[in-house]
Amino acid sequence: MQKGLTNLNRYLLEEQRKYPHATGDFTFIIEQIAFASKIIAREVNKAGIVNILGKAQSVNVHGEDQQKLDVYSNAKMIEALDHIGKLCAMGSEECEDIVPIPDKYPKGKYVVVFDPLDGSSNIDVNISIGTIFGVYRAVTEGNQGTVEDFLQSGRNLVASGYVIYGSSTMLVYTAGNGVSGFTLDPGVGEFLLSHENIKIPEKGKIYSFNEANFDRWTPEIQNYVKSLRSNKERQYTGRYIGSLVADFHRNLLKGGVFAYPGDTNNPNGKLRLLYEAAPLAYIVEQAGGAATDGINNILDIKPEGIHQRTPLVIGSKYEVELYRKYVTGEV
Ligand code: FBP
Repeated sequence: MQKGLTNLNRYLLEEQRKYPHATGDFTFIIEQIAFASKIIAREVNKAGIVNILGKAQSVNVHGEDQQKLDVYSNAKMIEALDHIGKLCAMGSEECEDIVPIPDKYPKGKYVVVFDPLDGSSNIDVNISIGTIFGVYRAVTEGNQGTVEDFLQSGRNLVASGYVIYGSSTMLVYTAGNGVSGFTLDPGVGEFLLSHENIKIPEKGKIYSFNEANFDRWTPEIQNYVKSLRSNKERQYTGRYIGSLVADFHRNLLKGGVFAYPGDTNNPNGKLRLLYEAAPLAYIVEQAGGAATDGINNILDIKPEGIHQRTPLVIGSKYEVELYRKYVTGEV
């Protein structure tokens, strides 16, 4: 496709034409997520000058202080998706329970999960943040939109993606046919195809760990990090922004490994399986990389609860596989 002149809608339409039975529902869902992200991008870009920075005087289901932009982004995602008649429910990292479709709107066969604004603790310091999303087909009879429709492993993802609000705003997604990236042209207000068929390098030179947690990691994980640090053949460098979407995006394009392991304080780590780990794992696998919790492939983990946390190690296949070997004692 002609880069720079192919907008997201055209790309989605041409992808849809590859499926003779496609109804267009899926295409519409991605278009609405893109629409919500444009509105979020506008607020993020001017966050410093309008009274949207700082705390929202409210806490989310995880007991974490909510940022004003969190609440705003969550509302924009819900508003963009609740009335389109393609979903039977939504799941948000910011909402305790699943988000039902109001009775006044028709329901559909899909559910969408999202982290409306990941890395929000970085908003006030102008560091790149992002929105992460995943699309599943409902599994309950008659698309009831119950918790059961969300307790699916990442293997069932129909599509997933993220939007990074950085020096430019980019939407990166997969629907099982590789990974493509679209950069928002603010002048036109359109996401234009800028990165077609993204492939992550098999081996990287970047590791992204919050090493302040080092002493709370198992000896196996500590030895893995030491092995990267002391590797003479491949000079690794440490890069950790502390904003998952930003760290993941850099490593996706340049190669490398991001990890948020479990530790003595948080045995299951910090990141959420449904809203963060599984959607990014689907993208990295489609780009030729890998994602693990140290034992299992992230995409094979079936959640027991909608806010389940998981250790996450994701990125270039070589470094992720090496992590798994250290944790399982194979090296
Ligand atoms: P949320 O902002 O969605 O809670 O995301 C969690 C997060 O900020 C990730 O973006 C990031 O990778 C991680 O937490 C950073 O955690 P820490 O500050 O403990 O290193």
